[in-house]
Amino acid sequence: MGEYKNIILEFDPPAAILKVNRPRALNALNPETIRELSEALDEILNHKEIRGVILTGEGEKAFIAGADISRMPDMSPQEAERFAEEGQKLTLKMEEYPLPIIAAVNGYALGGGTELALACDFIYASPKAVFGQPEVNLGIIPGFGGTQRLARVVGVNQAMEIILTGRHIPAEEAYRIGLVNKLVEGDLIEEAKKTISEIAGRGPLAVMYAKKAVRRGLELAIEAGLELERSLFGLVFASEDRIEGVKAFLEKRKPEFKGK
Ligand code: DAK
Repeated sequence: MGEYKNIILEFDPPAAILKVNRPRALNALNPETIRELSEALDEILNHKEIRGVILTGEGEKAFIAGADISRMPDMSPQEAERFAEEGQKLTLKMEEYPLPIIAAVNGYALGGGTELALACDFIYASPKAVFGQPEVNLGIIPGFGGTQRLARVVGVNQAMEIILTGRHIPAEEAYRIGLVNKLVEGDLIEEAKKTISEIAGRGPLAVMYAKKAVRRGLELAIEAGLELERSLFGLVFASEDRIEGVKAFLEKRKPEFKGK
């Protein structure tokens, strides 16, 4: 198992829980944390019993309060671009990841925090969660995909207002505009685990290809998206899981999927 300084990786099959663990800096993202998150995602794939990942923040206050501002004064424009590249690569890896990733937003999710949550497949939040893209307050713009993904999720007008004002978006508003799927009054991680367990009962290949079809399709014109759906449909139709799934339905029993 990997040695991590800035994150905690826990296995509770079928879920893996990935926690950013810098609570004194409100879990702000430095380059090391970004690297460890990426390594942990690779490590999780060696555990075949894991069917989904929950991304959250350690401590009472924050999910991720953005990029580590204390590192910014000394950064050259070239280093800033490199940092943005690493962050963007992580978000792409999350979108391409073969397992679902749920953001469990337990507090402040500002800047890079909102951006990492957006790269997850969907977001659950506690009522004390706070979202926002406050970069314009610092004289910069979002650099981990916020200008691209926020508009795709909540629509261009909502995204424009959030990015141009830099204001804090309380959990209730985030829920209302469709940024958050579910507001969880009780145990946020337990709720996310329940959803992963639900998904773990479905065909593993079907879940993987469905995520891929939705993600890749978003970037395509409708004809190309439908073509992609057709070809993935053909692939999954050739699987043993499809034979088992259909057979189990006809025999009125639960399917036993093998991921093959
Ligand atoms: N970075 C580093 N430290 C942070 C931090 C951050 N983003 N946010 C909070 N902290 C630290 C505070 O400095 C404080 O440290 P100490 O003074 O105790 O040593 C500790 O966490 C507790 O914070 P506060 O005392 O401020 O706590 P409050 O409850 O009063 O306020 C807050 C909580 C979340 C409202 C406030 O801390 C806050 O506004 N934080 C900054 C949030 C923010 O602006 N985040 C967006 C950062 S910009 C890039 C690509 C991407 C990005 C940047 C560059 N490349 C192109 C290079 C992304 C940018 C962002 O994410």
